[in-house]
Amino acid sequence: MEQLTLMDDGIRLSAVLERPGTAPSPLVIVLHGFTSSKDRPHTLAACRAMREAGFATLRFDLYGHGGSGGAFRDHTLHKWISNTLSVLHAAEKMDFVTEIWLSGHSQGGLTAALVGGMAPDLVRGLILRAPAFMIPRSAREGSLLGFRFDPLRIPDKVDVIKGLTLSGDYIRVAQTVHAEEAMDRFPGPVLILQGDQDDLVPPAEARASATRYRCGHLAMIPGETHHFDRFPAQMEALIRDWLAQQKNADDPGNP
Ligand code: FER
Repeated sequence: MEQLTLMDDGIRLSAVLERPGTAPSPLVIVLHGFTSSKDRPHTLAACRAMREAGFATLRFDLYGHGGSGGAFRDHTLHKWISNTLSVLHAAEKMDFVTEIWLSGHSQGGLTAALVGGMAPDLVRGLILRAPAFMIPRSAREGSLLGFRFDPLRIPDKVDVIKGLTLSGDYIRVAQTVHAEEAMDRFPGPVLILQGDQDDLVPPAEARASATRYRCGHLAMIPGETHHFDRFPAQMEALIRDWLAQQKNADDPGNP
């Protein structure tokens, strides 16, 4: 396990690199969700499953979260995209890396999908856990996390939950993000994991995106909720088995 400090345009990004062994391998860059961090148990579990399939993991804290720079209230999807592109370029320079995948949970899943659409030449595939594809639409409709606002008269700040303030710029950015276009631009394999009892990200989002991606695969986990903490072993097995399959499909020794 290697602690790294990466930089994105003057912002420090706290990251952890873990490898399945010493041989060259593919690498997954792992993004956490809104108000979360790279060190939450369900993210550690997802990373472990990836390494069991032979992939190195590079998890990091995004702008305004965990041990990285920036204030929570100043974070936007643009800043998260910029962070992720910088981590992607850092990963490209790591000499053991054979190919790069992106993974993310919820708002981090949306961000991973957006960067996939920007860099389909650099990103081999995606593993999205409860990707929050509805955030842009919700921002356009004037409703985030149950907080309602006039989408045409964006306030300077919104207190979405007690003690949690988002900037008007968060909303401005989110309103102009187009998740469907990012899906259409990504030709590689995409695994979408979703709990059918998630009350933050509607399971219908996962179904629609899995259909829309050219090479989408949906793994719906019955009874599971937003943070994948009821049946973590199922989530881990789904990630491990699907990634191992992807790896074998790439092996020139296989028909
Ligand atoms: C929202 C729904 C979900 C929202 C954010 C999320 C800011 C993100 C959840 C997560 O990343 O876990 O309306 O608005």
